[in-house]
Amino acid sequence: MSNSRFELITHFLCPYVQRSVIVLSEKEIPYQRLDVDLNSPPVWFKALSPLGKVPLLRVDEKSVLFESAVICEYLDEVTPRSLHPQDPLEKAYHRAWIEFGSTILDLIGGLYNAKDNVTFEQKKEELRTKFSKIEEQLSDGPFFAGQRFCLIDAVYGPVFRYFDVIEGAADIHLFDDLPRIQDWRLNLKNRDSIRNAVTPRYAALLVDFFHKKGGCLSAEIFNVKMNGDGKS
Ligand SMILES: N[C@@H](CCC(=O)N[C@@H](CS)C(=O)NCC(=O)O)C(=O)O
Repeated sequence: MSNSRFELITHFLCPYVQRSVIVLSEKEIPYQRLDVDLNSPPVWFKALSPLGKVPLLRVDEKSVLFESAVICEYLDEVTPRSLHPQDPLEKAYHRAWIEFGSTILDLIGGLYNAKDNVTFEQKKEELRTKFSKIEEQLSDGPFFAGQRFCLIDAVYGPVFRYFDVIEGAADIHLFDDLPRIQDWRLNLKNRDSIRNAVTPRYAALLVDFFHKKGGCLSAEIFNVKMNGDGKS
């Protein structure tokens, strides 16, 4: 086990932060967490974060790592029992589908930012297509590659968490014909590391975040009819 001191700079809704939190939890690594307000980032954060983004991992109060994939892999490497497969090809395959998970997060951003119905429907369709591609990659479960929880599972837990909130608030169902994803999603939802990676107020905070975006998703959640050009 690493003897380093870890501090994770976070935001309470960020799915990339959640990946790092899940890995820290899975590997039982002690750390301190510091939330920043991304709407009004403190000066020290701007100085510390080359891309102005969370998560950041401060190691021993000197080195600062950015980019969640790098942070997760580093944490995995400095602790025993890797969350990646050993076989190089399998590991590369997991990394590829982790990248795919990041493109899904971009699309989710597109969904909650969509201001007109055409874009909104298009984002839903693109998400459906992405999820059907993952359905074809899934094992019999309970996790992406079978019995063992891997780093890739830490990436998709936060993806599905968005839909726990969206499905609970709006009439959007993207997984109806995707039985493997449904099982995987449920197994991830019930995993302690994933459940505990966000505050209990996450759902309410996320709905509020959607609301402030003022797009079609927010309109659907708050039952406001919008016309084609996005004006209510
Ligand atoms: N590729 C980055 C993405 C991180 C990211 O987009 N973080 C968002 C919050 S979820 C952020 O810090 N946004 C602030 C900004 O762009 O100003 C990673 O994997 O760490």
